[in-house]
Amino acid sequence: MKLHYGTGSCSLLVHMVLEELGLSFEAVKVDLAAGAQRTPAYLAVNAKGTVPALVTPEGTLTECLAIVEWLLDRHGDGTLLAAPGTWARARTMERLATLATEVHPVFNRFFHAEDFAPDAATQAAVKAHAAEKLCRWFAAEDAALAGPWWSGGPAPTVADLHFAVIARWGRWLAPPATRLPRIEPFLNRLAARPAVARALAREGITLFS
Ligand SMILES: N[C@@H](CCC(=O)N[C@@H](CS)C(=O)NCC(=O)O)C(=O)O
Repeated sequence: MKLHYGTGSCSLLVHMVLEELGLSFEAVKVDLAAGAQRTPAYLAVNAKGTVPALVTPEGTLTECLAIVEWLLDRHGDGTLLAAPGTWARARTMERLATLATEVHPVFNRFFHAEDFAPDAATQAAVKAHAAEKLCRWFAAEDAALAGPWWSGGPAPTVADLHFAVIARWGRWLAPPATRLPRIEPFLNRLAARPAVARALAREGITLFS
C-alpha cells in the first residue's frame, strides 16, 4: 500500500493506524505548503486534491474515517476499533465523527480564514471566532479527561489517535491545547507508543511541534 500524506495534517491519523497495525506500506509526502496537492500528478491519485489517499491493491481510498475503518476492520484485533454493531464501536465512531465533522471544520476557519471571507477584516474575525470556539472546546475536553485516554477506556482507541492529531493543531491557540493540564500528559502517553513514535519520526514532527 502507498499512503499519500501531508506533514502533520489529518493524514497523520492514517499514518499512525498503519504503524499500529504493523502493516507494510510506502509513505509518500505531499508538500501541501508548496501546493503539491493541486498538481496533475497528485490529482490523478485523488481528484479532490487532499490528503490522505491510500493506494491499495483494491483501489484508492480517501477520507480519513473511511480509510481507518477499512484498515482496522480488516487488520485490527478489536482494540483500536471494536467490532461492528457493538456499543463500543458506536461510541468510538461518535468521537471520530465529532472530530472530523465538528472540530476539523472549525480549524479550517482558524487556519484558512481566506477560504471563508473575502476581505482581511472579516477573515480576522472568522479566525478569532474560530479560535474562541476551539479554546472553549479544548478546555471542556481537558476538564472531562478523567482517565489515561480521551476515549475514556483502559486502552486507547483510534479516537485517541485522532484527538492527538487535532490537539496538536491546537498548539497555535492561546493557551496551547497541547499544554492543558490533562491533555499534555495524555499526548505524552500516546507519543510513548512505539507505533505513534514511528509515524511522528517519519513525518519529522512531535505531538507538540
Ligand atoms: N474530509 C477529509 C479532509 C481532507 C483534508 O481536508 N485534508 C487536508 C489536510 S488536513 C488537505 O489535504 N488540505 C490541502 C488542501 O485543501 O489544499 C478527510 O477526513 O480525509
